[in-house]
Amino acid sequence: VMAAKYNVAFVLGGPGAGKGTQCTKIVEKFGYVHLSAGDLLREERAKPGSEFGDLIEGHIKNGTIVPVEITCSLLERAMKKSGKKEFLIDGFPRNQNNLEGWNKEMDDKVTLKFVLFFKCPLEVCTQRCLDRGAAGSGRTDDNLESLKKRFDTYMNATMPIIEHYEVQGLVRTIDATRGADHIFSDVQKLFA
Ligand code: UP5
Ligand code: MG
Repeated sequence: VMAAKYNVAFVLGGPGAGKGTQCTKIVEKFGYVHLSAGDLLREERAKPGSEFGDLIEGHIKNGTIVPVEITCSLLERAMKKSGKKEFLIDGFPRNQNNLEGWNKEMDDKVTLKFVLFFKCPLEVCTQRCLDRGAAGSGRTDDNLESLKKRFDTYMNATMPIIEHYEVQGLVRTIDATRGADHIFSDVQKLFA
């Protein structure tokens, strides 16, 4: 007998668009499991003796994207470990390599419900991340140099993935420039 499929919503948007903030609110109200691909990669990087630590740090600082084999296996492992079936996958898939690797490994195990897209311009995204860096986030990519690269990657590699899902009618676009509570009042309608 086939095990029940996982239900997934992807959460995409530029650096600092508020993906993590909104996912926390969704979890509080609707009980999904929030998996941030970036958080999983930072956790893996921090493991003593991690085989991929240097590679991950290089990509994060440069705003480039870690090969899908690493990210997808971290996601799948976390999904299994949770024992749950409903997931918000935050910050993934970010490029064609991510999309293809995910589909190859996960397509028959997952029902993709929709793609939540937090639309936010460069200036707003950049300022939020710089503020977070100044407040002591400790993130090695919350500086102007990394942020330029993160936004470039978002425009060149991630927007085409959002467009790919848009064609399939799966994208739910939210104006992410407003306050977090205003944004959430739109977001919760999608989950109700
Ligand atoms: N904030 C949030 N909402 C706000 C609002 N409405 N108004 C005002 N301020 C708001 O928020 C960012 C900051 O803004 C916080 O200080 C928050 O309080 C404030 P957050 O909710 O953290 O936004 P988020 O979109 O999650 O921003 P994040 O910085 O996490 O986005 P990124 O997409 O850049 O980071 P991520 O961790 O996903 O990826 C980092 C790197 O990991 C990537 O650049 C890449 O190198 C690597 N990566 C991969 O290689 N593969 C992957 O699959 C994923 C990541
Ligand atoms: Mg985040």
